Amino acid sequence: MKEAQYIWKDGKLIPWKEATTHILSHTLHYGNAAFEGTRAYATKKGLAIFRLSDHVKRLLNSAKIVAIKSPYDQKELEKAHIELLKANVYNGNVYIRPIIFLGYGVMGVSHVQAPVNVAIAAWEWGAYLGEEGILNGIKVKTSSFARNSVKSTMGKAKIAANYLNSQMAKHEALECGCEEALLLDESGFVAEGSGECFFIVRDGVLITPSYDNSLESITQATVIELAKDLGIEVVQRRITRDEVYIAEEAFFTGTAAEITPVKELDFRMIGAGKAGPVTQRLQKEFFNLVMGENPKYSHYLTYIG
Ligand code: PPE
Repeated sequence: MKEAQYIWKDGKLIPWKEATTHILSHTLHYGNAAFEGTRAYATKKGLAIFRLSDHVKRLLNSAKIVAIKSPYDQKELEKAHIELLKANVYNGNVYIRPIIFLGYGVMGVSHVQAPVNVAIAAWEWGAYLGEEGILNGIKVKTSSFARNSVKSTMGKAKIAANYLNSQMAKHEALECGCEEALLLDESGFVAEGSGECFFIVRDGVLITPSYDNSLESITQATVIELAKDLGIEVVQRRITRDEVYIAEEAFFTGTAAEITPVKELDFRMIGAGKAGPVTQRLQKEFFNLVMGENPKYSHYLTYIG
């Protein structure tokens, strides 16, 4: 990990190495913490955070879902992101990880008496699934783990505990020699990756599952907007794994993964086994947008003076 100088914690900037927590922090034991993954891009006009207000809104919504009262509101958290990025020195694109977690003070499953801490860290982070992956595609395996059931976990919340399932799915995929896992929902339809949403292209139409069994993804929504701009038909409906095998193209989207082509699922080549033309077009538009090169979407960028 590429360290930066400061981390924002509970209203103050503190040196990176001092941003530690107690062993008996409630979240460490019971997994209740709301977090976000946000990116800032090194544009021609300096660093710009992509869809800052949407990420902060989802962070606060996640906290609300898991009954954590954030001591900071939307505006205060947005300001904190900017303050942190201004204080640190970066030489490239940045990944931002705000987290609202439960600190030290009480033990036992009930969490409402635990103190609430808020921190924001940001560091330089390149292609999540590798430079080679984002260029030429990755190998993916359908997971033996179903995506967390909507009957028992709350998938609209980006909360730490939900990621145990993702972690096990990812581990299995890596052990199988693949780069990412594709999780199906309880009925066997495609849900999402361990940390990404999923798209296929069939007969030139872009198809992605609804939000029923995935995070309400900000990148997925952006890609849908961009595709519509380009005149590409977009359909949100259920997808089966065998439909992916015979798709022309497939790709993952996420803040970390950006747009990563899928070249293989379950050892079947997808299309020509490389980034397809629709994927490449969307990648180009997406990077133009986040780099501040598409004036139509300038409202999605928050420039750090
Ligand atoms: N589904 C899941 C389960 C998920 O974690 C993410 C983001 C998405 C979909 C895509 O959402 P969005 O970023 O709003 O487009 N995953 C984050 C976690 C990465 C990590 O390893 O941590 C991310 O991309 O930041």
